[in-house]
Amino acid sequence: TKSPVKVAITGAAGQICYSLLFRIASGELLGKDQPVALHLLEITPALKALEGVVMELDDCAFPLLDNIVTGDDPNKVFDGVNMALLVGAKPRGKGMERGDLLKDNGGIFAPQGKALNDHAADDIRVLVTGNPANTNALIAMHNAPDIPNERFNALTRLDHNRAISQLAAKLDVPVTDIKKMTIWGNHSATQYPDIFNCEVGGKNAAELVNDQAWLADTFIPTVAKRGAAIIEARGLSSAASAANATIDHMRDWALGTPDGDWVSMSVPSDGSYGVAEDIISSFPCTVSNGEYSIVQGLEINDFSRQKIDASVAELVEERDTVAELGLI
Ligand code: NAX
Repeated sequence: TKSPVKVAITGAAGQICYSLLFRIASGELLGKDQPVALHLLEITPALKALEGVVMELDDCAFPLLDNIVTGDDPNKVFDGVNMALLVGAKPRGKGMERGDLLKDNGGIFAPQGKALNDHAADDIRVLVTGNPANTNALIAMHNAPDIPNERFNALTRLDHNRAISQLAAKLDVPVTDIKKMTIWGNHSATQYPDIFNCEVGGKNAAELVNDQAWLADTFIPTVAKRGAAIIEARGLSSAASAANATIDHMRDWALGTPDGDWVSMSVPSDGSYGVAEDIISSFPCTVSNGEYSIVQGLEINDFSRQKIDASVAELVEERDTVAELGLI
């Protein structure tokens, strides 16, 4: 039998994790033959609630769940972990400036990056879901100088999945017909879901849609503001769908993407498509043998160029702010 993969998860008593942990423990991340150990990090006041979640995990008697570690000290909880899903973050309070938000999150992601640097296993891969995800991932990466940069990703897979679902509904086709969707840029309202390089049943999606007004005024804002629409309807932010996307991203990163398709991953920019370096931005990526590559050679039209540049400019601004704060 295989030895367990140790998966660290932060924010473990929160909403997203109430869905995420159970799916990972049931084998949906790494497969039905791969035992997992859960290393769950929370802040001290939430440890009691986390105990309750652990009781429920126990009560599922998951055959693949080897062991559970809990605590509020990342230096202990991250010991020997092979994967880290950084979900817990400081939410934006009412009237809070973006600089304050970045500063508070720096207080979380800088020490967590350092703890991963010092204690995680050599094959560690880190995925940041907690917002502002791209810049939180950049902070963690800069605080982990011994871990290769490309092991730090941020989540734009939920946006990717939302874009597929909206396009499938518009064209009245099954989601499985849609390939090569791309989210570019930041996981924020400036993100750019690109259907010019997307295929539907082998045909170009933008040509099939053939409706620039729908693209600009309906599709892009619906995808970009979907999080707010969920809050409006549910009274709470997306949780099960965010957990689902977190699993999709990490599973594809570990096990590979299917032939003839790609996924959207926020990865450290290497300058591809003119995206500024030293930011973590969303790109079309394929994965094989556990390593992602940014899909090269796609055509970027003027409309796409403008949208990508705007989102990248926002990421550069966030990077400059956290640099001024001394977080990176
Ligand atoms: P919750 O507030 O339900 O849970 C967050 C948990 O994190 C809390 O239990 C809190 O105690 C814990 N936490 C805070 N600081 C911590 C620290 N330093 N170490 C460990 N745990 C810590 O939020 P939830 O709905 O689960 O969302 C979590 C994060 O995901 C938020 O930042 C949210 O904005 C972000 N999201 C990101 C999405 C994405 O696509 N990238 C979509 C969904 C979601 O909005």
